[in-house]
Parts: sequence; structure tokens; C-alpha cells
Amino acid sequence: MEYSNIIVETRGRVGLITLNRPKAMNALNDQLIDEVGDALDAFEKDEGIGAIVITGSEKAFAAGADIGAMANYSHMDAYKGDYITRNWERLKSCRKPIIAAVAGFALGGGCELAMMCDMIFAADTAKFGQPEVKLGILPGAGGTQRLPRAIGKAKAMDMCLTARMMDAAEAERAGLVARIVPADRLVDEAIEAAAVIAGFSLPIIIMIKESVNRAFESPLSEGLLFERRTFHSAFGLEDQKEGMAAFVEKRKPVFKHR
Ligand code: CO8
Repeated sequence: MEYSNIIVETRGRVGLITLNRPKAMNALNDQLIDEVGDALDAFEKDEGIGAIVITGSEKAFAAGADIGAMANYSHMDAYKGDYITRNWERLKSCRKPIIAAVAGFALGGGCELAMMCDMIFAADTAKFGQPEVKLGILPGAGGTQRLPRAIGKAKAMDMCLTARMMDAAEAERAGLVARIVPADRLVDEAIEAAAVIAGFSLPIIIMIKESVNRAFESPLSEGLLFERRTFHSAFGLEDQKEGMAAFVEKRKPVFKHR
């Protein structure tokens, strides 16, 4: 497939999507988001891919939605055409795990895009923010919802109401970021982690992802029930037999359903 706003590569069993609008700090227009959706669809169908990394440039993961493109939208344009927000939920429905590898600015829709991924690895240069208030709008792709779930109400309010940015160290302390990595190692480390994930049993990886996400969608009792049912179903998989046999026989497991 031809892409003009992203670069799509594979590294072993890892799919790599690089946002590529360098002149606009990877500002997210509808075409770019559509292309990310198409690339995810292709990786989802590809049995050779077990996990995905989304990254940007050294300067910017993404500096938000494309301000120039949306500056003159009317309410009717935005609502009827589902502009700016269309296709974003495609990230959420991807069953294979996605790591956001963030260097430089992750602002507005850029921060929201990173939060839609399953975990964020941040370069020590990363800066996260929801500066929409400065533009006379509010976050529109999860900033007011996923950010408080990740870092709590106090810090989320601070970021959304004052537009202040959070550096990588604070983002890691607050729980937004899984790992901080030196900038020159960022993509390699994300690919290495994705390769580890891609070496495990894919059905189990999907079950883990669904179960952890369930923690944010349901009361504890429902989440625990979902986990227990899913846990029991794992005993119906060949890969469970292989994983446990390999442990008992002191060898490395060879999972069939990667
Ligand atoms: N949109 C369009 N162009 C942008 C954007 C953007 N968000 N950010 C940067 N650019 C462009 C600049 O216009 C500039 O272009 P040019 O060279 O042609 O003038 C180029 O990128 C470089 O930018 P700067 O010269 O400003 O670079 P600096 O290093 O001085 O500053 C910053 C970098 C801090 C990132 C600065 O550019 C900035 O503040 N950008 C805007 C950040 C912002 O407000 N983001 C939020 C946008 S609104 C949003 O994301 C709403 C999301 C709602 C839902 C999303 C969809 C579901």
C-alpha cells in the first residue's frame, strides 16, 4: 500500500509505523489518521506480525491535530463529516499490542494518540501536553478521559486547564509512561520489547490486553469475573500445554499460535 504521511516497515515480527509529516511536526490530519488505520488493518491481518510500534521523529511524536486544517471548520463540518476525530477509534480496536515510542512533543491529539496505544515508551526528550485550551477548544480524542485514568484527576486537570507540559520524568512518575529510554535508543528499545511480546502466544497476548483494558471499563467484580473466565479458557489452548511442558522439561517453549 502507498502511504504519503507515514512510513510502514516490519522488523522481524514487529510492525513499525513512523508518523512522517516533518514540516508540520507530525500534525495529525484526517489523511494521516486514515493511513495509520489502514496500516494497523494490514498488520492485524498479517500472521507474521505479533506486535506494533508507532513512533514519530526526534522532535515530535505529534504536535496535535492539524491546526491549519481545522481552523475554519464550522460545527456542521466537524459534526457531519466527523472531521478530525474519524477513524481514531481504529487504534482502540486493534487486538495486537501497540507501543507508542515518543520523542519530543506529544501534544493535544499527539498525546491522545500515544494514550490510545497499550503503553508508552518515552525518550528523555519527550514532552506531553493537552494545550487545546490555548486554541479555544478542548481535547477531543480522549484527553479528558484517558489522562485522568492514567495520571489522576489533579495532574490531568492541571495539564488540561493550564496547558502546561509534562516532561518524561514527571510523566513516568505520574504513571503515563512505562519506560524512559535515552533518545537514541528509543525505537530500538520499543522494537525489542515488541519483539518479546510477539514471541509469546498471540491468543494469550490478546487475552491479557483485553483483561487489562477491562479494568478501565467495568467495576472490579465484573473485571475479576472476566479475568477468571478468560484464565480458565487459556487451559483450552495448545500453547498453555506447550508453555507448562517446556517449564517442566527445562527448555524454551515454542508457541504454535504466535
Ligand atoms: N498543526 C499544524 N501545524 C503545526 C502544528 C499543529 N498542531 N504544530 C506545529 N506545526 C507547524 C508549525 O506551524 C510550523 O510550521 P511552519 O514552519 O510552516 O511555520 C512547524 O510545525 C514548526 O513549528 P514551530 O515553528 O512552532 O516549532 P517550535 O519548535 O517553535 O514549537 C511546538 C513547537 C511547541 C510544538 C509548537 O509548534 C506548538 O505549540 N504547536 C501546536 C501544539 C498544539 O496546540 N497542539 C494541539 C492542537 S489541537 C488538538 O490536537 C486537538 C485534538 C482534538 C482531537 C484530535 C482528533 C481526534
